[in-house]
Order: sequence, then C-alpha cells, then structure tokens
Amino acid sequence: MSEAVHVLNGPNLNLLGTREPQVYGAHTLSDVERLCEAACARHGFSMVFRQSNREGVLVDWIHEAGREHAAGTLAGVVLNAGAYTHTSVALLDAIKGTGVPLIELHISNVFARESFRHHSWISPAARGVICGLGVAGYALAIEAIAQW
Ligand code: CA2
Repeated sequence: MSEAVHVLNGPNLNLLGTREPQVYGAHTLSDVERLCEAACARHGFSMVFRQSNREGVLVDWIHEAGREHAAGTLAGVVLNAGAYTHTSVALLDAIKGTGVPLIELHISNVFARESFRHHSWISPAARGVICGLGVAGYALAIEAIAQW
C-alpha cells in the first residue's frame, strides 16, 4: 500500500481566490487540491486534503496523522495553519506530541507583512518551512517529503 501525505489547511483558506488576490493569488482551494493531487501522484503518494476553520479540528487531524505515521502508512504532513500559526500553542503541542514529520507552509511571505505574522508557534516543531512562493509551495513541500 502506498504512503499518504496529509495536506491540512486552517482558517479562512476556504476563501482563497475570492479576495486579496494581490496577497494570495487567484487560485482557489480546489485549484490547490488539484495541484497537490498531481504532486502526490508523481511520487506515488495517496493524499488526504482538508480545510477547517476550527483549531481543535486541526489538532485532531494532526493526532490522526501522527497515528498513521506511527503505523508506517503516512509519509508526512503539509500544514498551512493560517492565522493559528501565530497564536496556537495547541498546534505546537500536537505536532511535538505526535512527532509527525510536518512542513509548515505559507502562500504569502509572512516576513514581508505585518510584524504579528513574523512569529510562528509551530516552526520549532516543523521539519521545514516554506513561505512566499505562492500556491506552488504546496507542490514543493510534497517534493521535499518525497526526498525524506
Ligand atoms: O500566507 C499564508 O498562507 C497564511 O498562512 C495565510 C493566512 C494568514 O493568516 C497567515 O499569516 C499567512 C490567512 C489565510 C486567509 O486567506 C484568505 C484568502 C483570501 C481571502 C481572505 C483570506
């Protein structure tokens, strides 16, 4: 059976492509899902692609990914935690607590934006961080997981 990649998206990312195209581009979350599906297919990964506006749901999904990783059926997680990146100790604890290998992903260059976006609670627990490369960053994150 092939290994899985879980692509998890946090709050407001369901709005992609509807507003702020100068920041996030014109792609919708469905476009991102297709792009990720193609990247996973190139590497023989199955994919789970999800979005939630709720912090606890994201915590539950990281726990689920952690169990699958422990069982040897998951290669890694790509997480765009949205604004929870900058607020959520719970997500940090979930990533650390499960030990799941995870890439933190941001579409925009958070360091070129407001100073409150410069701090990430989850970076210390991430294997790597990609930001500012637009939605192409998702495919690059999946490429990186394939190299682990
Ligand atoms: O650049 C990213 O991917 C972010 O994770 C996106 C978050 C933001 O809070 C982070 O600082 C950086 C926001 C996602 C909201 O996306 C929208 C898209 C279109 C219209 C409104 C919001």
